[in-house]
This record gives sequence, C-alpha cells and structure tokens, in this order.
Amino acid sequence: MRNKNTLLAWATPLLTAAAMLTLAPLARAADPVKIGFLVKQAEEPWFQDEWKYAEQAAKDKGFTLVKIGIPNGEKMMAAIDNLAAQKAQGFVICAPDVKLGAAVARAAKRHDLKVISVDDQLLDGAGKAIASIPHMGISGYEIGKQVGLGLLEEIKKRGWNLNEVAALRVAFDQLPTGRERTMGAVDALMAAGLPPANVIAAPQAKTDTENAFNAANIAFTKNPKFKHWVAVGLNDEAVLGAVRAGEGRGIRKDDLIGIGIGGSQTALNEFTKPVATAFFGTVLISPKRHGYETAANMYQWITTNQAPAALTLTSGTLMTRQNQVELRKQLGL
Ligand code: FCA
Repeated sequence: MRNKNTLLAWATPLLTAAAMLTLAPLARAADPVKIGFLVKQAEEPWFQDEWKYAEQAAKDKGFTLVKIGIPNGEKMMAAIDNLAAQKAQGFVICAPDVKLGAAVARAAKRHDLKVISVDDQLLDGAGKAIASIPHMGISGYEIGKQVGLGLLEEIKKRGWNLNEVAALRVAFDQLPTGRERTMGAVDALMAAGLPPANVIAAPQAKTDTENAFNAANIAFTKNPKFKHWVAVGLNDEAVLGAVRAGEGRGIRKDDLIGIGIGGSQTALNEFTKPVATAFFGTVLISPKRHGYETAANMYQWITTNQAPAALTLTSGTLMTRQNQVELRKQLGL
C-alpha cells in the first residue's frame, strides 16, 4: 500500500506534465493571433498604405497587428526576435535588403514563426528566390512595360522625334523587382525605336526621392545634348526625384515626361498641385492587395494551417491627373 502511494506520488507530476505536453498545441492554437508586418521604409506612403490595409484585415479577422519599420539588417533581426518574445505566430516582411533572405528564413525557423514576403522577394545565399517563403509582389517587367507604353503615347501626342529623346532610368538594380520594372519600361521605348544609346542609367543609393534627385542631377549634367527627356524608376519617389532635379535645371513639363509606379500619396500630391508638373503619371498598384491580403493570408495560415500560394504577382493600371479619382475609387482605395 505504502509502495503504491509512493509510486502514485512520484508518477502524478509526470502524468500531469505529459498531459500538459499533449494539450500544449491545442492551447497554443487558441492563443490570440498576433502577426508582425515589417517594412523597409516606413516613411514611404506605399508602406503606410500597406500597413493601413493590414490593420483593416486585423480588424476584420480579429488579430493583433504589430507594425515595425526595419531600415537595416540589425533592426530587422531585432524586430523578429521581438515578435517571438511577444508570442507572435508569424510575420509579413519587406526586407531592407533581399540578400538578407537566408537570415530571415533562419530566424523564422528558430522562433517557429511563419513568414510571407511582400513587394521584394527574398534571395538565398546563391542569389535565387527563396521558394519556400510565400511571396506577393508586382509583375515588375509587365508594369514597367506599361510605364514605357504610357510614355510613348504622350511622346507621340507631342510629336517628339525618338532620336532626340533621352530616357533617364533611375536605377536600383540590386533589387530584382527594381531592375525588372525599369528594364520593362526602357525595353518598350526601345522596341518603338528609341536608340539604345539614349538610355541613361542613373543609379540611386536608396529608393527614396532624395537619392533619386541626386542620381538624376548627375545624369542631366552629363548629358546636355538631348532635346527631350522621359524619366522612369522603380517607384514614384524615384521619378519624383528626377522631376525635381529637372526643375532645378530648367527641364520642366514641356521637355520632360515622368511616369512612376505606385499611386500612393507621393503621386497624389503631384496630381493635386494647381499647376501640373513633369510628373505625368504613375502605374497604380494595389497597397490594399499587398497589405490586406498578405496579412489575411498569414492569419489563415496560422489558424487553419493552410499556406498561401507560393507566388502571387499583381498588376497595375496607368493613372494620370485626369483619371486618378475614378481609378482609385474603382480599386476601392
Ligand atoms: C518595392 C519598392 C516600393 C514599392 C514596392 C511595391 O519595395 O521599393 O517603393 O514600389 O516595391
């Protein structure tokens, strides 16, 4: 009898521990869902919009969204650790450098966090896209072509001779989607007869207006012989930098046509100025899809274990001063 009691006394905590272990996954599934949304340039209107729509998903589905700006690799790693400490179950990320892909994948695995990339697809050590991280991005090359075709239409209206037109390509080629977008644009221009020698690459150090301005300034100074200009870049900020640099050198809307990519506040500010600038248009892409859908997909993945599609590429539509109100309404923006 005494032996039996001792055995029970000894076995009970073990049994309880075992029971707790078996119950643990269930208890965890009932934990409140917390999802991180990490973006490389929180000050950029595009990312503000993504966050806004991700918040909407959080409200609709009933999860907590943790928004963190990650301007560099160190902040990014700290943010992922922080999410794990807060008991988040997953995160959506647009990393400050796509080459950090392997580090993101490792950190997520270590903390048992699910990860989805948005906008910029992460690369592994060999420079290949990490297929195991579901991604939503824009169809870079196609959207770039739309920029080029929009420019060609306006060039034609103005009766410019393509031999006298230079295409300023504000370039951020270390980012694959950036290169695809701007190459799509210049390819469309060249297919229509723009001489390849008239394509001027202006590398920017960062994808913001200030760095685009500096890059464009150098390019304008070095190439005084062209009569007309068009400007392309990976986003609206890049093209806006070129437009501002042109203004500083007396190259204004009659001699320069800029078409960006994005359609967030940066473009809207230009469109609502009383006098039009050389920022002629933008290809409107959807921060709603990129923000809402990625966050909602993460929620679904966490709660039902159903992973999103490996790759989703979204499209865009040319937006100008004329159709901006209508178009944004159509897209529910
Ligand atoms: C990249 C760019 C952003 C935005 C996004 C869709 O991350 O840097 O400006 O265009 O793709």
